[in-house]
Amino acid sequence: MTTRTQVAIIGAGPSGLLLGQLLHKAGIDTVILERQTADYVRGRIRAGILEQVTVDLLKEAGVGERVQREGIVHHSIELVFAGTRHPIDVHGLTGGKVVTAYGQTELTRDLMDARQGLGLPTVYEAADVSVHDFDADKPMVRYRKDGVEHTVQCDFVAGCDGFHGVSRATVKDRITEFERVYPFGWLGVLADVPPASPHAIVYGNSDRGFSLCSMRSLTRSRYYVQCPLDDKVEDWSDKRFWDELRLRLDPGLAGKVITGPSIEKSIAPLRSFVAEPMRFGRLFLAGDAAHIVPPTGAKGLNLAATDVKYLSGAFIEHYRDRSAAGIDTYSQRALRRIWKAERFSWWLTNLMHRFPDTQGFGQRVQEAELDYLVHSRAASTALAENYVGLPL
Ligand code: RFL
Ligand code: PHB
Repeated sequence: MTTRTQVAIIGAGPSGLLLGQLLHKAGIDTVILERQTADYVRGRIRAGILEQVTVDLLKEAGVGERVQREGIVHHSIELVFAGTRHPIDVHGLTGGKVVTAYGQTELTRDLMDARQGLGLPTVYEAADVSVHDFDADKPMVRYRKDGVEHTVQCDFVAGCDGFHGVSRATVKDRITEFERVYPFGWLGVLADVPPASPHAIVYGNSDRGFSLCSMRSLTRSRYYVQCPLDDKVEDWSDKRFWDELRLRLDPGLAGKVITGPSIEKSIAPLRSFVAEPMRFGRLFLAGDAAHIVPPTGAKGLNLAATDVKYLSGAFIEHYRDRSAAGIDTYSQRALRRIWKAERFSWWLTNLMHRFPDTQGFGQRVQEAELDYLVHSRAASTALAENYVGLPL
């Protein structure tokens, strides 16, 4: 079967769904092709902290109502090291900017519900998606669904299919890759217990390794601890996790950790990765398809949202103003912002984790930097302005 659309979007993660929504608002047709089932996409638990730019974009897309109502606005973060907590007044240091705790799961649900409510086409369980003729004027995307071959003819293809997707793989020989892999992972636990620190996200550096206290609501907490890459989830009983988390925090905060059964537990490897460029004729990459950051600093989802802001703007300019300016500068503009977030996430990862090969000297430099960071207004400001998100 052959169908036609203006923009074929591969992937129904946050990037693909948000792009579809913004383009719909501008009167541009899309079809989304997703490899997984809708339930699988809805169930994925990942990021939790939104920059103001991301919240604004959700509002612009017409799906900002619930995040505004239920999202938890944070004015500060805290760093724990050497057994002491140090608040960083992100709001004060950035002239009033904040971040919002709102789970990626909720954001995805809002976008999926909106798309479904509008009756816009999304094909779940689209198998063997492949992209063709994107160097010419009439690209197409092929896929199989229930054993039947389909072709989508389109003007543009948006590769929003994440790190393991087909879009970047299609142009592998035209890409320069930049990568750093870290020698540890994050073990994450989600539990229906009130957060130990409801007013601030807490990043901890201890001699037992990194820890993070975050939340999804005032009754649902998200915690992480640094762990060896070869650890298995089965190695970590709930008790072992809670004990380890407490040992990595200062005694005051450790005493406030309320424990309960985990409702999700997973280990994620940490990686920095950028693919350049992000445009190949009429094929564009956005979000995790083009770049990965380690989660320290919570930039992954926010970067995906800003790629989509640039890309939707470029398509709208093409159709409305008959201008190629946005399309021609998409890759360059997006990468400029991406590299700043890559730098920040890499820096915060280095600052907050124990590295197996860090010798005494490296350790002392890390301690000195943390001390400088919390006692220098200039250094705290640099952290705060990156944390809330650099200007577009
Ligand atoms: P996604 O969310 O990976 O969505 C891509 C979608 O494309 C589909 N897909 C295909 N569809 C059709 N054909 C194919 N061949 C396809 N291949 C893949 C996938 O099924 C999926 O539905 O990418 P997107 O939309 O760019 O969104 C990016 C964010 O999801 C990502 O940046 C963050 O979740 C990263 N991330 C985290 N970021 C944070 O800021 N804080 C975190 O705590 C955090 N934890 C995480 C994370 C990413 C993880 N991944 C990717 C494994 C934890 C994990 C485990
Ligand atoms: C989360 O809530 O999942 C979270 C918060 C901050 C991060 C990473 C993840 O830096």
